Amino acid sequence: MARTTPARSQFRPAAGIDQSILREHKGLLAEIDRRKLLRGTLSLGALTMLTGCDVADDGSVRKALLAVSQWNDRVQAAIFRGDHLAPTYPESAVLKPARFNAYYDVEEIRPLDGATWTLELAGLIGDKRRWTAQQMAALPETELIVRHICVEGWDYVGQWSGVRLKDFLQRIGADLTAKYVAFTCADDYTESIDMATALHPQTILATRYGREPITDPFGYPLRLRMGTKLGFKNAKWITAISVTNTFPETFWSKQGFNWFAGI
Ligand SMILES: Nc1nc2c(c(=O)[nH]1)N[C@H]1C(S)=C(S)[C@@H](COP(=O)(O)O)O[C@H]1N2
Ligand SMILES: [Mo]
Repeated sequence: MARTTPARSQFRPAAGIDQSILREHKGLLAEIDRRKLLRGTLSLGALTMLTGCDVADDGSVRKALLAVSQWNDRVQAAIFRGDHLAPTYPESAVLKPARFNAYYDVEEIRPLDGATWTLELAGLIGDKRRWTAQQMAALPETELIVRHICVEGWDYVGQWSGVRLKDFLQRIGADLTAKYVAFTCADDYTESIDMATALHPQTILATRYGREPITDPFGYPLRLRMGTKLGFKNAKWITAISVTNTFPETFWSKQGFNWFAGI
C-alpha cells in the first residue's frame, strides 16, 4: 500500500506492511478485530496510523499491535457506549493548557487573524453569507468537558465551548438530510463527518477553551470539537464548512486511513 508520507514522524505510516509479519501476529490482529476497533472498520491503513510507528521490524510490530490492543480497551471504556453519548467530566479534571497536536510541530503553526478571518459556507446551505469570528463567538454556547483521544496513544480531558453544530446548521438553512459536513482548514488539513455526528448534541464549533478564547495552537478562531470522535477528526483553524451528499475525502482518508473514527 503506497501512500504519501506526512512530515511529522509520529504520523509516518509504514510504506507497506510486510504480510509475513502480519501472519506472525495473527492472534493479536484477530483480537483487535474481535473487539471491533472503530466499529470494525479497522483497515491496514488505520492500523499503520494507529500504531504510529514504523512497522518495519518484528519487534516494533509486536509492540505496536499490543499498544493498539490496549489502547482499544481504553477507548472502549472511554467512548464506545451504547447510548452514543461520550462521558463528561468535572471541571477539576480539565487539563490547562490543552495538549497540542497537528501533523507538524507547534513552531510551524500559522496563526490566523481573527479581525479579518471569515467563515465560508458552501454546498447545500440556504444562507451562504460569511460569518466573522466575533459573530461566531457571540452565538449561544454549549460547553463540552470530554476526553480528547489521539490515536498516537495519549489523551486529556478538555473544556471546549461554542455553538452546537446542529443549531448553526439550522440557522444557516443547511439541508439536514444531506449525508456529510466537510471542513476546510487554514493549513492543508481537511476533515468530514457524517450528518448524524454533525447533529449530535456533543458536537460543537468551539471558540473557547477553559472559558477563554481558544489560542492559536488549538485552532483560533474556530475549531470542531466532538465528544464521539477521535482526536484527528476535530478540525482546527476552520475556514470553510460545506454540506454535501458526495463523500468528502479528508487529509487522512486520502491516505487510506480510517474515516469514521468514532461512535
Ligand atoms: N487543521 C488541523 N486540525 C487538526 C490537526 C491538524 O494537523 N490540522 N490535527 C488533528 C489531531 S491528530 C489532533 S490529536 C487534534 C489535536 O487537537 P489539540 O491540539 O486541540 O489537542 O487536532 C486535530 N485537528
Ligand atoms: Mo491525533
